[in-house]
Amino acid sequence: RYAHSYHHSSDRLTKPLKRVGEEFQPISWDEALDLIAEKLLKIKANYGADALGAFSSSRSTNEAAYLLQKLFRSLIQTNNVDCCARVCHSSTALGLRTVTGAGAASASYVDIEKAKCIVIAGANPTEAHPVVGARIKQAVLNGARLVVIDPRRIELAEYADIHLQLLPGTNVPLFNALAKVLIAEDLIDRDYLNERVEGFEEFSTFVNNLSLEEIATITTVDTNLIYKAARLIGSYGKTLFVHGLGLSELTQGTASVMTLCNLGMLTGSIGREGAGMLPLRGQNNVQGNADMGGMPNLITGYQPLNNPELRQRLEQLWGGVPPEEPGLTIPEMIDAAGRGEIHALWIQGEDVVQSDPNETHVREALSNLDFLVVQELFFSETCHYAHVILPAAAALEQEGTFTNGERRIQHVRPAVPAPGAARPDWSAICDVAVKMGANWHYPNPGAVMDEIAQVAPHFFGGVSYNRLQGDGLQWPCPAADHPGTVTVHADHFIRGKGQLVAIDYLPSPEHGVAGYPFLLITGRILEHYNVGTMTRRTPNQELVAEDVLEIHPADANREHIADGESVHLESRWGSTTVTAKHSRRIAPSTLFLSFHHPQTHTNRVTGPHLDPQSKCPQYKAVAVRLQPNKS
Ligand SMILES: Nc1nc2c(c(=O)[nH]1)N[C@H]1C(S)=C(S)[C@@H](COP(=O)(O)OP(=O)(O)OC[C@H]3O[C@@H](n4cnc5c(=O)[nH]c(N)nc54)[C@H](O)[C@@H]3O)O[C@H]1N2
Ligand SMILES: Nc1nc2c(c(=O)[nH]1)N[C@H]1C(S)=C(S)[C@@H](COP(=O)(O)OP(=O)(O)OC[C@H]3O[C@@H](n4cnc5c(=O)[nH]c(N)nc54)[C@H](O)[C@@H]3O)O[C@H]1N2
Ligand SMILES: [Mo]
Repeated sequence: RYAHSYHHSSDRLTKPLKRVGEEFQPISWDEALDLIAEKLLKIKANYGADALGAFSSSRSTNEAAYLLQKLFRSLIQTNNVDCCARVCHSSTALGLRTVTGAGAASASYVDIEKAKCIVIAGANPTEAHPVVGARIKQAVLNGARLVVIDPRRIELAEYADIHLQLLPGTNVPLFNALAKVLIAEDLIDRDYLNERVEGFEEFSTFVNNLSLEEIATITTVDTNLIYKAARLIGSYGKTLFVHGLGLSELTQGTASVMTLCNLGMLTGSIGREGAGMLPLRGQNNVQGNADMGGMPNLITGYQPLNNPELRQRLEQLWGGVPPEEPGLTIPEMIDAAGRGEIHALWIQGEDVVQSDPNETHVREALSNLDFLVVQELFFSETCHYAHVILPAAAALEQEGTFTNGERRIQHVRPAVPAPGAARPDWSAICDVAVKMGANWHYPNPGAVMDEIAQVAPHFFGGVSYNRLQGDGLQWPCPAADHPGTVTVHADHFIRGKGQLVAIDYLPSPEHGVAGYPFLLITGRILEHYNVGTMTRRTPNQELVAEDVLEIHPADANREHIADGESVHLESRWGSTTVTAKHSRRIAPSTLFLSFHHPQTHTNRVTGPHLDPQSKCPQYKAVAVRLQPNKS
């Protein structure tokens, strides 16, 4: 159930490895660290700092994420640092920051029990966040009302008052339609809007001019259901908006998040108890990784690179200050590697070959690198392209902190020893920095946190290990006597006023593609975790041994695809072969496939389209065709 047993799997990486021809040979830590320091410096000298880049791991600790971006920013002097939040909730962080001033949840998990009305949009909590999912179920059994907005009939749809089963990629028009009804029927919080929000006049003119009938056609959601949902939400006012990747991972990802925030503001929900925005974040430390500055345009605590006070602080604390221009995002670094502009990458705990979109392109780009360092628990698909592989200690084997989706920084301690010579990511980074000539000295990860508090005092100034015992602390926590923050924007929006935004629907390049009649949704299932390096090494693999393509029985019958039959699935970007499973969880003309096994090659099929604002890939709607696999 908890899938912990990966940690003593016999094929953990236990020694540093070095590529020699096509083979990997064990080397000592000292040799590995020397080699990395030498190569990084040489590539910088030959091609400039921006020929290097780093991906920090959202599976690793805050301290590891902080130090990796510090190494690249202060020693190498490039802002080419990013984390897997890019391919996950980058749209959430950007959308929330733009309209509220803070790129994280405004609410906390305790708000689930306090909420009278809950909207779940593009999240499948009973599978991807089972504890939160169970709490939502209990809240509904205790009388909370529930609206589910998802193209699939997820488990919580069975508990919902209303399920809006929209076409993938059409959140924006649906949320605009709900806003239109809320305003037209005066189901809005006028005092809240007057006091705390700007842009109302322009926004209401915009939605007023929208046609609900047109939106019903675009979204495939009946106008009656739109009215019903808006009236239910409006009758409660304060609402808890829970969202997931069904908003973020689309070309209109940031737009989806901001138009959902419109509903949060119209109903006076953001900054109130039992209400507000509660995005369910991804990996154990994806919130923390972005908080720590694992982003090319922002330093620790979401501080802009050109902030003069910050630069002064960094001068003192770091010695070197990075350039003011933002670096490249993960998809941009992959492209740049493909073009030969990025020569070296350091990839910490991210299996980009399996998890990034457009697998064939990723493989080509990585094979073009002069030098690739991978820090991993296992020999992942990405390791095949490495020049040096560093064996990492896992979450259960090290001290550090993780930050969860309600901004709660939590302290972890080693429960079991790391296997062989595997070491925590943070300490290996320190040693490389020292070999590169830095005078870094951190006796323990707590000392790293003390520095984080100094770099970003507005959010973390009051955070230190001795205060994290027990339940940890929710940021913002600016001072040693500050209790941490349960509800953000309680008195006023961090940005000053909340911003309503008028954004129109833009069909994605995957909508209405001739010859590709299905829209494929990719996502996750309960039994496996992302690339599955960990869960596939536990008894969970006996529960679910492969990824399957869910198809509505009506489509399956028309295409002559039997339950359990092998099918050939093809997009304009690539193809793969998978087992089909008839399922009424999915609507006709849409399909669902998970990406937990490398042999599924789900991401051969996903394409190059990114949200232009957040650069998040569109994993959630891909035009595909399929046929029974005759081979
Ligand atoms: N068991 C398990 N748990 C996990 C993970 C895992 O792999 N396995 N991964 C973790 C990670 S990294 C993350 S980011 C989270 C993700 O957690 P979720 O965001 O809950 O995960 P997904 O299954 O990717 O997508 C959520 C839902 O979005 C819906 N959707 C697709 N397109 C649209 C659309 O256009 N509009 C709307 N409204 N909905 C749409 C899908 O049908 C799906 O039900 O889970 C984390 N937890
Ligand atoms: N088609 C499709 N693709 C997707 C998605 C989708 O919905 N559809 N979702 C995207 C999302 S939301 C995400 S977050 C990504 C996730 O993609 P990844 O980040 O690639 O996947 P993970 O399985 O979370 O873990 C990455 C690696 O970290 C290693 N690891 C675990 N703990 C540690 C540690 O402490 N230190 C180090 N160094 N390594 C460690 C694991 O062995 C694993 O190989 O996938 C994305 N890809
Ligand atoms: Mo994620």
